[in-house]
Amino acid sequence: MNEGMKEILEWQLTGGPSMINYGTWFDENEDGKIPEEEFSKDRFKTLSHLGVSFSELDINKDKIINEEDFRIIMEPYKLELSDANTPVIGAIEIQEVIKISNKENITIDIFEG
Ligand SMILES: [Ca+2]
Ligand SMILES: [Ca+2]
Repeated sequence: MNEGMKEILEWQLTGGPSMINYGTWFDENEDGKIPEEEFSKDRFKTLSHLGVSFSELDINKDKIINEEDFRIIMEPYKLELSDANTPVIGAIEIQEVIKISNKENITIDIFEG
């Protein structure tokens, strides 16, 4: 899996994209929050296709559907992804940064000296 792909996957797993969809459908005043009042308006008649209820999406039961709820829904998948990929990719990145930093320091030292 390359870096770009991983970034996209991780972004998807933050719940952000799901919230963008639901925001488009239900967030009438575009404040990033969907209270039951907005949800039940069902202004694009998407509810019958989605087959979900307000309480099913309001995972943390604060009476508002927002990105936080989708993040909680996606959390188990995110953990799986991190376990499989992050340590190796992270280590290579750090190695590259160290390599580049050292080279720059040597160059600067030579010019200054
Ligand atoms: Ca709203
Ligand atoms: Ca909530």
